[in-house]
Amino acid sequence: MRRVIGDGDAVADGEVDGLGPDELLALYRNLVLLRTYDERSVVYHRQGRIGTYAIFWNHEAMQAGSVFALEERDWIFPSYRESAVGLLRGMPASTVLSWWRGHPAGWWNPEDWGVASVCVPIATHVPHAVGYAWGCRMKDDDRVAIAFFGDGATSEGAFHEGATFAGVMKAPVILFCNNNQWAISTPLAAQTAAPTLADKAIGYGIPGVRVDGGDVLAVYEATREAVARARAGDGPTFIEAVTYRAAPHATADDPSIYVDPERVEEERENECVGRYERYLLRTGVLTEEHVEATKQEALELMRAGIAEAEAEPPADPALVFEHAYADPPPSLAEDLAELQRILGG
Ligand SMILES: Cc1ncc(C[n+]2csc(CCOP(=O)(O)OP(=O)(O)O)c2C)c(N)n1
Ligand SMILES: [Mg+2]
Repeated sequence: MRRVIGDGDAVADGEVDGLGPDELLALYRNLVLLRTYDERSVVYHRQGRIGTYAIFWNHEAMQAGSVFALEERDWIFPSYRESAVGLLRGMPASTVLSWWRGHPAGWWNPEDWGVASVCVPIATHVPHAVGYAWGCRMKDDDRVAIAFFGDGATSEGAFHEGATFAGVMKAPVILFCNNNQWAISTPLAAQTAAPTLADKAIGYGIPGVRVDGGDVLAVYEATREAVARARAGDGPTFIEAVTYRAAPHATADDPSIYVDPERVEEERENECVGRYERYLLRTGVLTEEHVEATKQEALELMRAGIAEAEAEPPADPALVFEHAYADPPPSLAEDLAELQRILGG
């Protein structure tokens, strides 16, 4: 398993070629942005300001590290666990918050950000990412695509289809698996008999890499290599980023009935943003003042984001049906009128 960040004690710190202080601090800012988005979103959910929310606490290093290895023109295919990944491309926080509010202001054009729609059905975006990447290759466009999915997704047919296709067609795609060791309440041991998820890559003829998912620099480095391979025409890479889900699956989940609380506590103490922060403080790249300023900036962004999302006028309920039917059923007008009556509109 690849690691770069040490523990400040027995395990020595490494470094990544080509990353100077400016890049290291930009990466830190991205981590803090995602962490702040996530923590504020749990609060907004509890306040009834956004709907059910998929928490990504302790997944930030996988998202920030891998996206940092991409060019702006490369495309990202997120699952619900990476809902806020667009922030790393400059997407407004209000857009992502609107998505979680079920408001059309949260529908973005993937072309604008190189970020596909958030995919909730498990693994169904893997073939989309592979198809997109293969299409780019056919057009001699050197873009690559990355698909994010979980350990549970590797048991899905869509993952198998996408990975098979990627291997055979040498699609310039990175299959990025966040192995947080849980698929809601299903533990990894019940998910697969394979010793590691990276082992699955062999069957598709794809290189499989294992990396510490809590080590943002190791994730960055592994993804940078995968991007270089893809761009050079050498095809896909499967990255298994090993981590641990240190929060509920989503705000509607109660993990206390299936998870070991001591293990969660241990993981929370070793969470990925703190690990990188301590690394940067040890190596003298970051100061305590910079830590505070970065966190304040992210909090401000979130305050403005939720205010903007809440200022959106209510959505027209008719939108729910607008693209649902080629031939609307005769009862549609009546049904819509009833919905509007229920909603008080
Ligand atoms: C096709 C499909 N089947 C079932 C579900 C219900 N479901 C939502 S999340 C989830 C677990 C997925 O686990 P994993 O792939 O490990 O991703 P994680 O949530 O851990 O990031 C399931 C089964 C779904 N969304 N889509
Ligand atoms: Mg999982």
